[in-house]
Amino acid sequence: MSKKSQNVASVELEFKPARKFSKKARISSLAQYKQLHRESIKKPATFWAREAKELLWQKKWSKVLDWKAPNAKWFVGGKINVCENCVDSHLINGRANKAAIIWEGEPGESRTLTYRQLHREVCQFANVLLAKGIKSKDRVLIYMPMVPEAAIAMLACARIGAVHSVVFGGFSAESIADRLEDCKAKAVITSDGGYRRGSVVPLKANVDEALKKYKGVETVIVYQRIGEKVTMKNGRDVYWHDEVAKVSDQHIAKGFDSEHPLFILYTSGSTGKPKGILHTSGGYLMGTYATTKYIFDMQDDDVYWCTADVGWITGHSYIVYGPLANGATQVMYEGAPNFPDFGRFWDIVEKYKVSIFYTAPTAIRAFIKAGDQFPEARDLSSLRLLGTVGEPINPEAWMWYHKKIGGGRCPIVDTWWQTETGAIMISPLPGCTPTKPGTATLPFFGVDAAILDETGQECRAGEGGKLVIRQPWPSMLRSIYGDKKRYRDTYWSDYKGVYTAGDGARKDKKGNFWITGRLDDVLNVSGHRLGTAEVESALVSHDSVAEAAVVGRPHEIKGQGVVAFVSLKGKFTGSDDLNKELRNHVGKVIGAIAKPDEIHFTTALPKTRSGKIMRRLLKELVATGEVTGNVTTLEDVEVIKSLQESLKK
Ligand code: 7RM
Repeated sequence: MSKKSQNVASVELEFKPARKFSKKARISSLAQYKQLHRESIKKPATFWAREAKELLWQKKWSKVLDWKAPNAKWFVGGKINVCENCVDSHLINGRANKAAIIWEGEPGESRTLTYRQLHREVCQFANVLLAKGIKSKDRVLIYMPMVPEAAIAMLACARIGAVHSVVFGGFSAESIADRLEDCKAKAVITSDGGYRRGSVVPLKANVDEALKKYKGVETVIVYQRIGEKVTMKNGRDVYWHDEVAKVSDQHIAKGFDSEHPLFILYTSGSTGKPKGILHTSGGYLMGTYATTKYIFDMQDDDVYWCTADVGWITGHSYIVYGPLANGATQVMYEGAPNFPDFGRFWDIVEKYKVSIFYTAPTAIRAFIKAGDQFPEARDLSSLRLLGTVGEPINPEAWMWYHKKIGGGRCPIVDTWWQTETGAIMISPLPGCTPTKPGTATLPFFGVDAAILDETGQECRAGEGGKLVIRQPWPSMLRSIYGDKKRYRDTYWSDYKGVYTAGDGARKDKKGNFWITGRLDDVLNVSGHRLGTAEVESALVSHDSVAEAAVVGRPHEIKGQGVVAFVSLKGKFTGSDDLNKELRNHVGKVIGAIAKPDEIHFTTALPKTRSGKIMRRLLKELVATGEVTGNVTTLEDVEVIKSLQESLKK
């Protein structure tokens, strides 16, 4: 990921979509993109009214947008059922017997659900939720492995107007408890376990642990994936298969207000407490539908595969809502990319003839490291389009993906977006946008992206600044759940009426956006967002820790690694055992992805005279081993020397 290669790549390499691809694509020339983009910015109501006609509305909206910054209402007065759009709509448009989900379990079993079968399962499960007393706007926490039932559970919530909050299966019991507490969930949908790299993740056991802390849950529905014995609490816990057997498989979807809450998804910010990002119905569906249609150029004969987990926004938008609203056929895979070895993804591509493949740069880097023999031994000729998401992609990884996976023939869409944006914001359109390794290229329709300096002026070409969006867009977050003030302060207070993404970026002369990474204290570890403050607060919750400071450092595969500096309470001394114990402790408090790669014990942390930890110095120190910047505000300059020593060890 060297700077040098990035520069070389940016001047020399430009890839234009092949004529064969463009001819069939929805948007096939840059002129067409520019004209539509201009319209979408100048006359958003005209643009989105036309797009929204492709969705199924139970009652048409009366006004496209009502905007009083920072509050947006999209498709005002409209009534819609998001689940009906994703499932029922395909029963009357000829897709009833089309495969919706082709699932592969990690141990190797396979299962296909047509849209008709998906409909049946979703209706049945919606009836289970209703029978359990779940009502419109009740919060339901979902903690599931990657099985079709995870999507079914989400869709069933949407169908009855309940608000789901999916928690990634890699998060800990304490993380579940915090989220339950924050959204006051009434029910939990989980599983006895899931397979990951050959072992069983004890999902139900984690839920049990969380429910010792949070007492508000009335119902726990357990899907049997493994067949392991789990503890079932009488009167609270029931099995999925027992409950569906008791109810009808018929359910009529009723329309909800376009602004009805659809889901809450927690994501890391710059404080210790994750934010519950709130998305609503009509606008979110519009955004995920339109981006899937144009950016993945989804066609009826495509086999699409997004390798994300449903626990992340990518899984919500590009496994569940976007593809299903488009009536796509998709592959869903339960397990790890390297199980039993690094050929697994390519086996799946070959087996199901995947044509559109969407993954993360961190996975690509891991594949590069594993060796070319894995993709080379498989037939990947079904692929026609590749995508990436989650972090900036380094040009080396981009080129490898292009050559070794795409066979040099597939456009790559590098898609920039966030949990908050709900849908892709900056990305090539595969049939028309020239791509270069390292840039997410141009804003999507309706996205008024810009790069501003501190004074609010637009930066010149090549100049770095803050990435912002100057107009509301349909799939934008509506709030941080239960905290309008934090919503306003975090996203809308840098510049008046303008959304600040928290990323740094620059634009080249052609208008391509080059995203450089987060400007706040948020790390991106293997494409997953992690707040330094979250890890710090997990560390100091351990008995031995007096103080902790956490920074990121460039990591070959993960993008960023987590480095922690820890000072201990008087009676404790640093040791390999304590190091291990602290790593496990963070795993227990947050989840395995947050475990620091390195923990350095230190007698003191670098602080300003007013007592603020100077993370800037620590960042520089871990990256270069030196501190060059201004240290005059440092309270004790000697601290730097001792930190340098500890880093050498
Ligand atoms: C979809 C997702 C959001 C943060 C975002 C960026 C980084 C995501 C790209 C990217 C450069 C990309 N949601 N990011 N995609 N940076 N190029 N194509 O990842 O909420 O979990 O993370 O991820 O920093 O702010 S997220």
